Amino acid sequence: MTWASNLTSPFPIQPCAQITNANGTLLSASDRQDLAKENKTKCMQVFGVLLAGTAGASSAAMKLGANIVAQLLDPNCDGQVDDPNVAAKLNRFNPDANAPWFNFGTDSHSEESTMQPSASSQAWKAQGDPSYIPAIVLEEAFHMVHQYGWAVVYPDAIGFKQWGNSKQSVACRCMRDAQCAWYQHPENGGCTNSNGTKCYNLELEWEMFKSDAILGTCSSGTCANPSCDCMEFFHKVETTWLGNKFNGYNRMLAKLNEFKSPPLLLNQRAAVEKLLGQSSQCQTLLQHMKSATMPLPKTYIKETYQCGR
Ligand SMILES: [Ca+2]
Repeated sequence: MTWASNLTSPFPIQPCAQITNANGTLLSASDRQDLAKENKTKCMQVFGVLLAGTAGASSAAMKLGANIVAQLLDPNCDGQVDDPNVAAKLNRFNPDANAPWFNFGTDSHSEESTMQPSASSQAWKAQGDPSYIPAIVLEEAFHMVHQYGWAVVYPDAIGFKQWGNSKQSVACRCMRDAQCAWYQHPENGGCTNSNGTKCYNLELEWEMFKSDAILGTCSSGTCANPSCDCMEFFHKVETTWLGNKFNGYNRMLAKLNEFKSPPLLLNQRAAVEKLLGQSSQCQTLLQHMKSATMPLPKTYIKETYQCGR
């Protein structure tokens, strides 16, 4: 994806007080009040998913966000959501759904909200260099759709449970197999691989290893919880496999570079598949990623969306 400040989207930006879904339904009265109170005046809706921004928020970043959300919900590009159950979980026009919304502002404070769950777009972080906006918005859109949509409808494949839960997802089990071997979140320490061998994070000043930690998890750091570590892991694996710009971490980068170099000379997608081929849980995760019945994107996420038009 490349950044374009004149990007277009088939989803119009509308006043938040008047925006309706495809059935003509307004947002709830309380949502309209909260949006007005928080100066969110610019709204878009994509298959019921709400994006809302302040007057100063980048309209191009919002359009980019809308086009990305559309591709995440319509992987087969026929102009309709692939999985109505996933879309229903993300439908802010149904007040009972407790759906998230995609929040666009100009700084950290303007992307905070009392209207929950709010998913901060963080596009403002790239103010100095807008070329970073596409990767940031893709990551935040992906986490929103994953956490509140895919993980809820497909908990056994790509959800996340507390460490030690016997019903842990395939994605979290694959992450445990990858831990230290080819994955480690840069904020985490006290990590072990799936055999219990410690690996260290040289960026941290100290690390604490819990003797009773689940193998393949981390005992310290801000992303050691499965709600962060599994989510970040799956975002890195899936978007790299799709062929989007790699924005993963050092251990994965090193392995990918090894597979992309002689003698293997694999492309990025094949390199990810080779990484996932190294354990049975990761092989199962790859099967889910490729499965026609799993509504996950199968091809590169673009900045535009013209499906079904
Ligand atoms: Ca579709």
